[in-house]
Amino acid sequence: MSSFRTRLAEASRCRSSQLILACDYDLKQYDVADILETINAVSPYICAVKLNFHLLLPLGSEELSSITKTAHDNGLQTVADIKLNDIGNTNRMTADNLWNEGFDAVIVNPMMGLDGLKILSEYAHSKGKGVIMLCHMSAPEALQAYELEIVTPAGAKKCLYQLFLDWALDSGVDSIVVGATFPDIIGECAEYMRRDIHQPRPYIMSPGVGAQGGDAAAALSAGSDYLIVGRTILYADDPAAAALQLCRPVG
Ligand code: NUP
Repeated sequence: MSSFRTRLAEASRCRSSQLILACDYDLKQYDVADILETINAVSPYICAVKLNFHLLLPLGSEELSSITKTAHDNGLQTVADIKLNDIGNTNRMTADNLWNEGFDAVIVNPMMGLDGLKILSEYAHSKGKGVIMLCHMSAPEALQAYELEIVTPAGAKKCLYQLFLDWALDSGVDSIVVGATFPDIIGECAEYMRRDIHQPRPYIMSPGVGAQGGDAAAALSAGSDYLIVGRTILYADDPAAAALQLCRPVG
């Protein structure tokens, strides 16, 4: 089976789109039929669909499987955004549930530690699945945690996100998340990875475009490989037109 990275890159190439739809509707106002309709409508302009906790928690396996199937029928990859962060056994059982529901990749929290990331990545890859790791989040308050200065066991001073970037390279995760609201940090991470010997280097995925104030073209030119966008598309008068505009922000 091909890898998540390969399938994502292929979906992106076919549509000339680096856009991942965060299909995170508020289920108080929308239902699964709305989610499926939006995926069908915007699928020519996106390469993947991401679902967050506020859908994954209330929806059952059958409904989630119908969403991942609709995405796959449209040639799209699927990501479960649960920021997984637990002991190895729990991580593995959780990942198995997600794979059974048809998800291609899971977003994880690096606080599980380098070895936890390695074990989960190896497991995911053995099933043709992917792991996406938070490196620096998009919200302004992320600074308080991700930019904390730390001292590594080797005595080097770094910010926490810089340590996480090293862990991403060492653990073999497929992608890191760096918020579009911090284009300088995207640029720093992209440059650091360009100089690193690990191949293939993880992709950079950037949420925070539009509703959170980030700019699509700025994130891409700083080095993001994929943009994760939700409300700006979901709540536009014409979601497909909004996705089209965002998937070609430079041209
Ligand atoms: O750092 C992050 N920022 C972020 O917004 C990591 C995330 N996973 N997200 C998610 O991306 C967020 O929870 C939401 O599902 C999506 C962005 O949605 P929007 O702000 O474009 O509506």
